[in-house]
Order: sequence, then structure tokens, then C-alpha cells
Amino acid sequence: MNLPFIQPPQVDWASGAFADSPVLRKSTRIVDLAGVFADEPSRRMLPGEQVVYDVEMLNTSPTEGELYTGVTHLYPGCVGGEYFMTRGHFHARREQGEVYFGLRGTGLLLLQDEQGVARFEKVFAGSVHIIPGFTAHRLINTGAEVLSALAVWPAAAGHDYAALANGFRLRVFANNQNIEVREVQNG
Ligand code: PAN
Ligand code: ZN
Repeated sequence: MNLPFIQPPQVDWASGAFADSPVLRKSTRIVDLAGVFADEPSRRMLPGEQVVYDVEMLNTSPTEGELYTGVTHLYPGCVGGEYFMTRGHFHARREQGEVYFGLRGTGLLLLQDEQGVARFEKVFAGSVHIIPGFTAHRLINTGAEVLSALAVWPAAAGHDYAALANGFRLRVFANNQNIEVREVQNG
């Protein structure tokens, strides 16, 4: 038999960079995040084109039953003292879960269920996060380096950003050298 050995996609675990695979890229900038941070006037003061996070995804099938694989690179920074974070979402198909793997940097994964009960998991190189269904999720970069995390989720899951229009209840701020968690009323 002379079967070819297929070269699979490859990721550099230290950086989260995909090598030689077709990837889809999406950058989310300050201008795209209106209303996401607690201090909206501070957000407007920052350069709109500044990138808060990039997502690189393998270009795989969107069919029901398939899986998507993507790496989020969340840059260090703050808006009015609140750490840079992803927009965060529930899956449109609420029952669909996801797995995140921390690759580099330090941060938090904020999880919030449909009753508004929230918790944090520490994210670091080697951390594994099982995100159950019915749970909204957001990455927060509390460090000085890029926070990169690999995610695998069902292609059919979809994203529902509108359900969290009022945002997450818990917000994370830099306070001198400390990480301070504040509860907001409208979340
Ligand atoms: C991730 C997220 C990614 C960007 O791939 O989509 O971290 O976050 P937002 O989608 O909230 O902007 C994922 O959770 N996919 O389901
Ligand atoms: Zn998700």
C-alpha cells in the first residue's frame, strides 16, 4: 500500500500561531466594542483602530456535527482601568459547550450561567477549561503579555451576543498591582 501521510494543521503551542494552514482571521478593535467596557467615555478616548483581540480559525466545515478550532490572542491593556477582554457570548444553541486551552500569558475566563451566577477560572499556559452548555464565556487579560487560548467548539453552536446586551455581572479592574473584581448592577 502506498497511502500518503497527510500533513495535519499545526499550531505552535508557545505562541498559538497556526503554521501553513488556511486560517480565517478576525480582528476586534476598540471601535467595535462600544458599550462593552464599564467606562464608555474612556473607551472613546482610545484610538479606535487599536486591536483588542485577534481570532485565527482553521477553515473547516460549518456542518452540524463538525468542530471549529480557533486561537484567540487577547492583547494586554485597559479601558478606564478595566482589563482588555473579549465581548463574550452565549452560544446560539445554548446546550452546546466548548473547550478552551490556555497557551500563553495570564488571565481569567469568566463564566456566567443563564441565572446570572458567575465564576472565574485562572487561564495560563496549560490550563484546560470545560465550558458547559448554557454558560456565557469571556476571556480577560490580567497580565502584561498577550493572552492566547485555543478553543474547540461545535460548528453548529453559533454565537448569541445580544443575550448579554447588559454585559456580564462581574468586571475585572487593575488596582495598583492588584486585580479587583467589581459587581455591576445592570449585568
Ligand atoms: C471563541 C470566541 C473568541 C472571541 O472562539 O469567539 O474568543 O470572543 P467573542 O466571540 O466573544 O468576541 C469562542 O468562544 N467561540 O465559540
Ligand atoms: Zn464560545
